[in-house]
Amino acid sequence: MPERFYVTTPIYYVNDRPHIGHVYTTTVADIVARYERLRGKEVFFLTGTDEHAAKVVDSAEAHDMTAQEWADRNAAQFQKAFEDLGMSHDDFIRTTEDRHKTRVLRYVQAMMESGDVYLGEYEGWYDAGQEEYLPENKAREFEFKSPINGKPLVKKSEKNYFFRLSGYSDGLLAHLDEHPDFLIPPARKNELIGRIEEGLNDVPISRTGADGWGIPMPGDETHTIYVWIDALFNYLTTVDTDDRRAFWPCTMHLLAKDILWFHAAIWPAMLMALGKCPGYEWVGLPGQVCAHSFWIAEGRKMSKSLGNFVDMERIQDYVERFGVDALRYFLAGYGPVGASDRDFAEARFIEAYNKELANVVGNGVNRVATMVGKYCDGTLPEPGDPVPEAEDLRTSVHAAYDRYVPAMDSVRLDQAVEAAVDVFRAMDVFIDRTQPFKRAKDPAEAGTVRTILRECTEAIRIGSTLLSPIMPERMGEVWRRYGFAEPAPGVDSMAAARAWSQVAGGTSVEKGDPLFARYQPPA
Ligand code: ME8
Repeated sequence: MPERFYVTTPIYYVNDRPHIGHVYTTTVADIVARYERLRGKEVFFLTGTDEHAAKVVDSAEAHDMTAQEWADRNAAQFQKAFEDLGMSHDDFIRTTEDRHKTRVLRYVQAMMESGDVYLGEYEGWYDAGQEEYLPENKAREFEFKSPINGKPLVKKSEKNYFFRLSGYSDGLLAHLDEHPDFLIPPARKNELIGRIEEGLNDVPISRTGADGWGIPMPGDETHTIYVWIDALFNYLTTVDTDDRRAFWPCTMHLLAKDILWFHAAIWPAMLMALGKCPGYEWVGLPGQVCAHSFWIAEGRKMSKSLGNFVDMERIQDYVERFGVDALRYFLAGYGPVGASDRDFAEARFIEAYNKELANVVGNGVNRVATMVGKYCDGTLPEPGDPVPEAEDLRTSVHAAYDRYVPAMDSVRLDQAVEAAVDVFRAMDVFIDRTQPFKRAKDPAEAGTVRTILRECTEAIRIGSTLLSPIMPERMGEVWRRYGFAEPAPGVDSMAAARAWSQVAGGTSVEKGDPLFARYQPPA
């Protein structure tokens, strides 16, 4: 039985259109999914949309549509965006689907029966302008005035259903202690632990007056399940079927730092609570929560008021100029996968594209194919006389491979990309040192030229395999041009790729157009 790997993205709000942030997390998940498939695992990759937020009703009204029509329209935009970008998700969940709603009801019902969800009274400082409660410490910090409009906050109470989060602080702390890799990057862990240690309050999980938008509380139509509780359950509802249940527990939740608390504290606590209910003993905790940082745009925070979101039109423009794979390369290699934010700036994109993709990767692939064409009639030769520099090439390529794998395993995509490109850099050094184009002029060197080209082809095979989860289309083209075998499903092709001397002589190599044509900005 192949090992299973279940990876998720957040489900995105449908009150707005997709932008680079959504594309980013989904691309990271897609890269992880493709990498794990290459490792021979059975992968389930889930993305989707979160549709029951109150702001969907507001946006819909502003556009003279029903909430469902508005949700349908925007969910379709997310689906189209991810399809256009070639994402390989296995399912797309929408929280307005029956398959989701019926299961959420069952989970909440079970937790009501076990006592982890109860009807209580919520008292807090209400900001009427924002329609939200502020916790005591926040209210005090802002001198009991609205942080948004400065009007006095009102002490108010309402009846709500609560989730007994307070009962799970010890469980959460123990889990974090026993699973040091539960939250990555590690830099975020202390903050999480500190917040749990401060003490956890029960959280309200229902609201009233939602105008029928949302999932009603079981047995109490006057309350609607709070959108976050509904949304988090998507990870479970989608696989809670006979043929998918084996994918639980989820291997990896990907998201950004903005929603880390929900995923690394509230969600695991909810799962601990559900797992205690009869019939749900199989519901364990996810393996890992990976919380990346934020993209900013051209040096400034992206915001509605600045109107500077890198939206789908801008993304499409990059795709037209550079190709989807180059966009994926930039997102992976230069994105905020670690603990600090990153700038989506055109100048950074062009520099990475020209310096790494055009000059190193593309140039290397084209250069070797050209030499095979010129010196070996376009057919991969059998190895010839020994070339001592080959030992250094192999050592460098294997060192890069050995840095790539742990980087991918811990979602350090920037380091993985760097390592993969190092394979092509090592090949450049090898070609410069061995000078096959000079040797080719001397018939006595025909044997070493053959060896040099064979060694380069091995490096291209390994380098393109490492880059293939990041740039599946372009690396597929490399495999086609060089006649490399496509990785087979269910086999750890990544591990198998490391061994040297795998390409067979006698296959024809096609030169083709530049793999990544150099980009010249219009004058
Ligand atoms: O929070 N840089 O949905 P959302 C990088 N529905 N990633 C970004 C980003 C940026 N500037 N902006 C957004 C929600 N993201 C809830 C989630 S899950 C059960 C419910 C990405 O549409 C990032 O993944 O606001 C972030 O966590 C997510 O979009 C928030 O998407």
